[in-house]
Amino acid sequence: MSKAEALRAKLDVGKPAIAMAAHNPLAARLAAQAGFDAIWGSGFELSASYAVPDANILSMSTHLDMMRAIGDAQDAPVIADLDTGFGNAVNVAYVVPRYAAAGVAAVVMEDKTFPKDSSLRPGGRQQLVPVEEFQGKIEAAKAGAGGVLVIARTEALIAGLGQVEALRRGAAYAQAGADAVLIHSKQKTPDEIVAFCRAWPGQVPLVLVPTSYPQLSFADVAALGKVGLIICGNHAIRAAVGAMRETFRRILADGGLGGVEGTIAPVSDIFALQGDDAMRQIEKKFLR
Ligand code: SPV
Ligand code: MG
Repeated sequence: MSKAEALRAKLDVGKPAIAMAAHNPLAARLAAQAGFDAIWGSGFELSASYAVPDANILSMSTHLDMMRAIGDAQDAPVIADLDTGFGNAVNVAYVVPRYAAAGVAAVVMEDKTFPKDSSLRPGGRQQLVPVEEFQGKIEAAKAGAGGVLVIARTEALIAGLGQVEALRRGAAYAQAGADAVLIHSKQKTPDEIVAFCRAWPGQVPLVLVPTSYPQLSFADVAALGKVGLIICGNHAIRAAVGAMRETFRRILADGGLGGVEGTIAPVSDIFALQGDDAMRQIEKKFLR
């Protein structure tokens, strides 16, 4: 079974798949070891890891190379965040086959204008392309996907256009061939997203990113019966920042390394994560 088929089989609206964000192969390996169903190849996380805004500052090839490396480092299917598809339908027609060749299981494309701005950024520039234009981009993506899932993301709620427009866009994207529809919200309570899910007729499974409304549990989402995939959008980079900041602070405050030794991963753990066992076998077999 291909990675895309494996992911499709997990898009169960009675028991949604859970994807964890990753910004590098190490984070992806840790997420896979923890038991997540898939890896979210987050543009926000990758941008943050380069210390630049999530606003199409990084090039497509930087993201594409990282998706390939993340896929090579672990077995869970990779869901690539294509932002707006790096341009119009022509760009999408060239971009998606490259991601498919890099081994991703799914691509996600959002209906904002290029260059995008981060959905969660207060006062961000949230402008949407016309529905017909985005349908063309979905069709271009499907034509070049070679079986990779195409997830269409509407930013109608993020742009403040309301539920009716979000439902209209979701339905149009499903009609254009999207395998699932990602509906994003930055409300601090789940009310907006729950109302959308209840009103969604269910043509294709929905995808949620509950960063802003974390009080909605995975069980709550499953009970809605409409959502096939939940994405933990940025929890790898936020965990890393919190841990690094505290470790760095403590080392300088203590005036030495002894105080953090019990709270950071042992060097042996890092060797294991680097695949030291595999290298030892290669050494034994071939090194003379
Ligand atoms: C990302 O993780 O890059 C996303 C989710 O697209 S969000 O940052 O919430 O827009
Ligand atoms: Mg993104």
